[in-house]
Amino acid sequence: MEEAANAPAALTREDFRKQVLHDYRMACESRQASLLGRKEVLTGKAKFGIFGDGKEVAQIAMAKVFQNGDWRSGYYRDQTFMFARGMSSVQQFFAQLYADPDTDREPASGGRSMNGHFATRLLDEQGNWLPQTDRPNCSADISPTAGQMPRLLGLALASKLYRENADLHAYTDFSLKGNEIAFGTIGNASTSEGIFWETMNAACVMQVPLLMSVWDDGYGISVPAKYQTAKEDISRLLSGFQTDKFGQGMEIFNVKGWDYAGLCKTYKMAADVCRQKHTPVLVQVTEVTQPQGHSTSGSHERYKSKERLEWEKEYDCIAKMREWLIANELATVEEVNAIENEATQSVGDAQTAALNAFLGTIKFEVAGFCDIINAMAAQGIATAEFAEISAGLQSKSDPLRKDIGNALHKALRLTASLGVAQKQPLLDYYNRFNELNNNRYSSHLHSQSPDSALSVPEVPPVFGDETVDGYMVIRACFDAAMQRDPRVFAFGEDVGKIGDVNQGFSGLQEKYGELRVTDKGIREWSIVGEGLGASMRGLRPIAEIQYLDYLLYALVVMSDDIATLQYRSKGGQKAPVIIRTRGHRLEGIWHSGSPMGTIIHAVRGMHVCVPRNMTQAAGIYNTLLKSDEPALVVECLNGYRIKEKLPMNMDEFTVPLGRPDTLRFGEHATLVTYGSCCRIALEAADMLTEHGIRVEIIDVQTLLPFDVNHLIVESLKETNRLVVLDEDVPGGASAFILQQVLENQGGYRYLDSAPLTITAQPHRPAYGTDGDYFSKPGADEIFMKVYTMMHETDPVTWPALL
Ligand SMILES: Cc1ncc(C[n+]2csc(CCOP(=O)(O)OP(=O)(O)O)c2C)c(N)n1
Ligand SMILES: [Mg+2]
Repeated sequence: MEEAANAPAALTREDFRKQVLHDYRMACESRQASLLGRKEVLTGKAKFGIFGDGKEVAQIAMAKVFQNGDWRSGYYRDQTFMFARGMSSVQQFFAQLYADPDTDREPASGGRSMNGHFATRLLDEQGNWLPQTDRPNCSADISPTAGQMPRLLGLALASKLYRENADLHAYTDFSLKGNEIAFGTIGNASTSEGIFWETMNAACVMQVPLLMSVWDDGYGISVPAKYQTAKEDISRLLSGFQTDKFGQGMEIFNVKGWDYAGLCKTYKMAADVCRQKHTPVLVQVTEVTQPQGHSTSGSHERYKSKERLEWEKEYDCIAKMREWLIANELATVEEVNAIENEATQSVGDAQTAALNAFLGTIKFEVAGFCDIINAMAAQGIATAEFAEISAGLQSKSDPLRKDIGNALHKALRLTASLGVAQKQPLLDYYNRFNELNNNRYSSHLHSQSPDSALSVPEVPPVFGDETVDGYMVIRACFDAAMQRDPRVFAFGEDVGKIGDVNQGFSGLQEKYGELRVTDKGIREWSIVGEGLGASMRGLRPIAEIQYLDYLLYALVVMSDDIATLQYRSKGGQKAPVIIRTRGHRLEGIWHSGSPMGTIIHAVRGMHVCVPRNMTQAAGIYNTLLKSDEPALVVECLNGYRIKEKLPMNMDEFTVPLGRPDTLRFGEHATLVTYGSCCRIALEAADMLTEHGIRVEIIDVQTLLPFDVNHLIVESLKETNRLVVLDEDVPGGASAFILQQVLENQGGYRYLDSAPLTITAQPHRPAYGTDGDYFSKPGADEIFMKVYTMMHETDPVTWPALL
């Protein structure tokens, strides 16, 4: 008999047989879930389906070496692995297919992600961390292919830090001395994405325990490998990374997706080297099939040849495993038939249970709503119409909450002319309905835990007499943070040896070691991914992007992954990573950008902090490090050499997020700004004062969250004029500020003049002092525009300048 699996010597043949048959059952159940899942979509019970058929056997082999404390960062094909490792069940799989919003039934995303987007719950009900080392862990999937890569790198990096930094050995809920592997999965075609290569290179450079599996079915939807991958073979391409006499890289394995015994053996070898030596590993699993095609969106007969379809049938991994079981006399034909039939039955039962639970709750809610309108109808209110609405709703076999919503709104329209008392039950229902569904579909954009950033108490700075360069303030803040908390570490381009290009970490690598203050390659996307993954494992990373202009390379992972994590797991996962950068005005097209509109629109779910100086920045870092939320902090690139007073309570003081700071009082106009523009606004205000115009200047300090207590509108009530100063493009962050102040805070009521935005040009800023002068708003322009606004109000006091 061929050597099968990684059977320990002590295992009897009967034990071994049982294990193998258990694996076969698992494969059959997973296949059945795929077949039935597709049916559910095609009959309209679910919207879209994407399944893991064809990858069952490989994933069972992978699950065998996946230990408690290990991590998965993968993609939508991994249902078998999730079932096999107990991180999901068939019933939960169907609950997600139906978009069941109940996290007890659909714990991965509470119905928010389409099917095949896996996750385990890392947090308790209050949002606090659960232990990670006593269970398998799965970071929440995202849909963009290869988007799982940067997070994977951070998950693997955490093991290295937990192993090599002895100060972290006490954090045993998160790691047992870095013994954990981060398992990644990806489709063959998605290895064409740049981030795949960036991540694999970084994993080899850093030597982290990252075990990458490629499910290679030769296609990416309809596009075959010849259009995806040079030489059509990803492991051959990666062979330059292989560990050899030239240095440390990674180990590479190749195995067929239908070869149960070979897969078990390969994964055992792969996991051993990865776990023990922290060597990255790639396992390319080839000859993988996709029996039902890519997804429910189309059929693969359109693009696969007859021969290929025939081959896929013959090399179907379950068919091959069946042959192998029988050939090796591990099971009779009757036994495998029985397993297959039982699998069909148990999956059918699980699917029915999931559907009934999902529909049962909605039907209960339908009945509750109908009771209300029936009672109103009995009192003679819209009797015929309400009877019709009620009957229509109750006759639906698969009602949705949208149906209740439609009926509720119709009922409200029908009762428009009634007094409040008469329609009170309907109004009460409306409020309950919104509250309930707001929780179901819109909760957890941010942390709702006791450690949310907005709950961090304010501690004002205490200043002595010492005045230092701005960079020294920020450096003192980071020094204090690293001193008090071994989980804090910082990294990025030029952050290590020279302590970042502006010296915020100067000398700190010498003090805290290379593991905690670390140079990285030029790879913004995966640098932020490192922060993301490591923060999910209890660490407190500060990931640095050298300049704001280069943040766009990292915006993908911020927008798709970090910003959506709390939301897409419905409070099941969090990533308190701090992304530090510096920007706004300096010189040139790529060193003075301020694309804050682009950023704040892309990262709802994160905080975006724009401190005007290094003291405010330090207070914001302190707040963030006390909280459990992800944030971007944009420091002012031209502020590091400006003198500031050094706070004496550097370790403690905080700056609350969402609280604007009034920098100057005035009665003629409220000027709202942030960051580097604060100093320019003050300069302009001095000029305006000479002409009797006193402008109130408010620094918002954080764009997200924005003025949570609506302080700006209080100023507007006094001044009745609003000016927004912003060095982003016209209609960029300034449009957001207008929306917040005028609409959200109701500021429109208090305006005596049209609101004014003073922004940069729509092009990138030109180089040099003159480039800046003509590209970005300066004091002259601010003076001119505010003065003109006042002239229009009172041309006698302020005669025309032009
Ligand atoms: C960034 C991105 N581009 C395109 C898509 C649309 N898309 C979804 S799956 C897929 C093919 C992926 O093929 P492969 O990586 O080989 O995985 P397979 O589905 O074959 O297992 C594409 C193009 C996507 N989800 N994300
Ligand atoms: Mg593929």
